[in-house]
Amino acid sequence: MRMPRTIFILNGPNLNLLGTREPEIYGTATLADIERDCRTEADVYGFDIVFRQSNHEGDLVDWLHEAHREGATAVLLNAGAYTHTSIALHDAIKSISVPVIEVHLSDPETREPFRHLSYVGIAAADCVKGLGARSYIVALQKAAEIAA
Ligand code: DHK
Repeated sequence: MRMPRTIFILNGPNLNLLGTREPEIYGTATLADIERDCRTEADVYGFDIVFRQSNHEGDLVDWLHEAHREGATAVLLNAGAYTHTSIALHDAIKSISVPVIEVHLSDPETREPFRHLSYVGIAAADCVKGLGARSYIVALQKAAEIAA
């Protein structure tokens, strides 16, 4: 079944703690704040949003497959630390035809060297990073360009 202009917004480990987690790096917006702002922005484009978070790598893999199965327009993926470790996520992105936009609140490339490699980014169609919670909104705008 093809879903009408649906965007999956998938969030990985520790992002459930946004708001109190290292606010000097990630800001003070909670994940619920980000979800609310994404839904408001999505209304502008007539997108339905599926917004999820998990601390478990396999959930993110399953949800990428689901986005593909359901004919989603795009996926916004902040895989958290799995960004830098997960060949499974890399392979999942390459296995599906839905464009995946990598999203980060911070700019990992300006942080510790172990954050400089992104297995997600190697496979993703695009990336928005370093804008805090606004990274999600800019990524949604890019998804709208893809969908146009
Ligand atoms: C979020 C995380 O949890 C980190 O592991 C990444 C990313 C950066 C972010 O900035 O949104 O390195």
